[in-house]
Amino acid sequence: MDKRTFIKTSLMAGAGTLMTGPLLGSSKGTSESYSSLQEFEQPELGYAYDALEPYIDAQTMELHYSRHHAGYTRKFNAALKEAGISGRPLQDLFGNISKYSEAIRNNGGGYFNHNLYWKVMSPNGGGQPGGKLKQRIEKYFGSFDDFKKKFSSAAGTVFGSGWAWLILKNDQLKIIQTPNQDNPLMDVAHEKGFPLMCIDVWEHAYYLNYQNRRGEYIDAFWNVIDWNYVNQRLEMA
Ligand code: MN3
Repeated sequence: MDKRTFIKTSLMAGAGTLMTGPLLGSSKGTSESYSSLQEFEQPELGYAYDALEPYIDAQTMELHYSRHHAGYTRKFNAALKEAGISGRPLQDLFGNISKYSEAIRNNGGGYFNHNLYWKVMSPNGGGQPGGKLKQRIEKYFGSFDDFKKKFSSAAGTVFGSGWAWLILKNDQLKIIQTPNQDNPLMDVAHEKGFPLMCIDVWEHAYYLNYQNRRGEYIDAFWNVIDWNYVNQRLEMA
């Protein structure tokens, strides 16, 4: 482990590729980029556990980040090591995920999906998007309200545990769902594309505060969405 380096997963910094963006884990800029000893590192949350209250409570955030997401990160690295494929870029792993183990698929998805979920939320979030994203939303969904209804409906109707996503596919905006920890970068996704935003609808994301009322959690989520960040992802896609 002497040359062990960590992949920096700073979500905006670093060089990403056109299809995937920087979120997928860039190196620290050393010549050891993607060396076989690299591990994926859980990014910092960027705000306090209670920063999204009252919409998302501090206890949920703490457990979600420090237990669930940390667990996916640890198990993902362990599964990669077990398979002897540490150091491979996320975009390559996801693009060929059907060839890898369930542990890599589930924990790799859990690692990446939460990285994006934390970034899509902000204590300064809410309101409506501007710029290019506003134009695209109006083009593909008619209005922001229509988009909001459609995205909320997608999130509300994920059966069991999973995610809802806004993606860019062939230069068009689309709303999709994925089961478990799958994501739209995976070759197993029924619709693939570049993820712009996502909502976690696993019960661990809301049950402490909202119990079975997933719809209330989804309504609350709109108050914390960081539209500047979502717009930045559209620009980088
Ligand atoms: Mn989760």
